[in-house]
Amino acid sequence: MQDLIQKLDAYKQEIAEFSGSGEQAAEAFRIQWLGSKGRVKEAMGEMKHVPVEQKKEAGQLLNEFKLFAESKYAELKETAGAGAADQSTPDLSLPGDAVPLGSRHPISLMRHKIISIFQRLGFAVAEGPEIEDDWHNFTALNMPAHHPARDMQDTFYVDAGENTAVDWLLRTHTSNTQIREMEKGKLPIRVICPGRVYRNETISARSHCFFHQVEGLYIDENVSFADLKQTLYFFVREMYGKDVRVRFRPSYFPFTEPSAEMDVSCFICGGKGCNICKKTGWVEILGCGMVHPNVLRNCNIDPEKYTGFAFGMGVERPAMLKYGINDIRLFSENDVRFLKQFTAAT
Ligand code: 2NL
Repeated sequence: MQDLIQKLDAYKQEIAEFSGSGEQAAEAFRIQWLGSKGRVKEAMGEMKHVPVEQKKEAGQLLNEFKLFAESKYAELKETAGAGAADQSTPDLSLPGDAVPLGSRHPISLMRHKIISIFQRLGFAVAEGPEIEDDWHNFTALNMPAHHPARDMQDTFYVDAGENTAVDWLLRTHTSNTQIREMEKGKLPIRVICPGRVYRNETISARSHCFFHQVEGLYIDENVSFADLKQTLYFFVREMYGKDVRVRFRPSYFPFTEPSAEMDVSCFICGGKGCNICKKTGWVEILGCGMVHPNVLRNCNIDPEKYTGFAFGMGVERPAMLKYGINDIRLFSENDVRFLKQFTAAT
């Protein structure tokens, strides 16, 4: 017993004098004293030589010795950690971890630009299905089966087998949504219909088999071509500035009569003639016209009482011109190196 007391005193002295610091010294201390072959364990082994009547006292001494060694180790660990960084009190003045921010897709930016102008004129936004039946995409729009205009809008057909009465297809324009709005039978109608559309076309830098469109429709009593022009003048001024000039050229669409295409003076070269306007000074931006009476009738609207105008424009081309994008395929490749460039775009 006396031997044990002396031994523990010597060990305690040695521990108290242990002078190393840092992570490595703390670990060396742990191995030497607290490890499975360390001296604390070894001293505990002395218990078996202690006579029974002294075991209680020896147990207390050993326990106290073990706590002493453990607290020294804790102290060494703490001062080692403090050298690198004080982990007990975080520095709240340090900047936080940056949250990676996404950005709006350029198509989304351009669509928003277009629709927000019409929203200010009181147009509501309507969306409809991309998978559509033949009636809402073609027939109701004055394009019955075998109409030659269908050739220009070849699309993708869903093979639903022989058990369906309906020919499903991918819509070629968002007019389907406008037909659905008219079929609801609530007049007047003033809607703008943005969305993705499909054409069976060879993919290249200039054209894709899917792209985006915004179409507009206004139906009420006494809506005239003058209303159409004023609405589109407002749109052009908001979109391209007050100095941009506008011209209408007669055109043909099966669903409007009369029909026109609208050009603006080239906003790239200011009308002097560049590659964008192919030296003509004009850029075509949309097609429009008065809704054909057959289309109104197909939607149970009386063409004797109601008239309306409609227009349609693409989203990709104005986005390409605004952001200087030279390949339409970039929009749908989802390459972050491309998308990242629009973090500051509006
Ligand atoms: C273009 C031309 C146009 C329409 C779309 C339309 C819709 C209904 C009735 C009548 Cl429900 N017309 N839409 C009218 C004229 C032109 O789009 O070049 N789009 C890119």
